[in-house]
Amino acid sequence: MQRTHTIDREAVLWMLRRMRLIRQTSERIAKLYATDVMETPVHLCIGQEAVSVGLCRHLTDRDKLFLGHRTHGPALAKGLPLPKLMAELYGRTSGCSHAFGGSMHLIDTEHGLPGSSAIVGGSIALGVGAALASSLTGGGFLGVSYFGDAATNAGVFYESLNFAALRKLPVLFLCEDNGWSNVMPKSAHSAHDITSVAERFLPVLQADGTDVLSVFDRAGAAVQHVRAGNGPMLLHCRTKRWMKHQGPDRCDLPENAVDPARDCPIVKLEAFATRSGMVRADECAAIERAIEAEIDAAIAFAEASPFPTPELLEA
Ligand SMILES: Cc1ncc(C[n+]2csc(CCOP(=O)(O)OP(=O)(O)O)c2C)c(N)n1
Repeated sequence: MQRTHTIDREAVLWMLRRMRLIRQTSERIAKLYATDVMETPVHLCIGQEAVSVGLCRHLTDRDKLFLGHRTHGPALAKGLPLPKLMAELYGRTSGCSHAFGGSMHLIDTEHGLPGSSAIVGGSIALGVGAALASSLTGGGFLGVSYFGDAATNAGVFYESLNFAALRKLPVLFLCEDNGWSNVMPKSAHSAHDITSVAERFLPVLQADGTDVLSVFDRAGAAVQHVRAGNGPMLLHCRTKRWMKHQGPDRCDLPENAVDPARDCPIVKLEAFATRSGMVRADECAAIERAIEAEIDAAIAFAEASPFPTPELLEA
């Protein structure tokens, strides 16, 4: 791949840490889920970490990222503190949405997470709205609409592309295309090709969503384009869903076989990092251990926090 964005040790370590944080947190959630400590549905993104991490490396806390139902990974990539995520999943008042949101409604305005929508396609117009606000007020921040392939079937996708292109808004559309809508393959839910349709309205870039270096590079170019005032862009990242649509179990659809060596963004980045001499193997192992300790601490924080009371609804 021809790279346009240079990558250094600090960026590699940042992306490795965030991808491991998302992976290990998701695996721990999957393990704990059966014990009923979390009273919320969960949509895990194991295997898809490269998309949100490669993107968020280029975003600032002021940029506003709007998510759908598969929120944990992109929210952690954007900077949501892990204890606040864990406490939200445990339904405790110290959670990022004070226990009133659950997994699909994470809020952290400090890190540019104003809200998310469980309605498929619901995040798309929100990013456009934020970009309109940025444009009208001279705010200088980006709106980022983050959605899956099935969301591109919704009418709001076309309205949003149209309005954003017409008004040259500073919005980046990020399609995390895992090829599935629950148990339906893309060929059964969509008659269009996402890239060709979007290209009628705005420029589109493609990245390999199983390779964080590919996403990092293409997202860097897209963010640069939008920040420079050239109008909206869409970044289309094909990736692989390793899990069932919802819940703690691995995907068992025969047409969606996963090869953990070929498809794993963490294996790929660690191989690149050690081969290039940027990061040593023992440093990779140390990151993994440190994150396990972080997860233990986040769970302890959640468990020690109170449940909400009815009075809080009136506050
Ligand atoms: C308008 C609407 N229709 C249907 C649903 C039920 N639903 C929830 S997630 C989902 C699949 C979404 O697939 P995609 O947007 O590609 O995201 P992915 O789950 O693959 O990350 C569906 C159909 C919904 N939440 N909203």
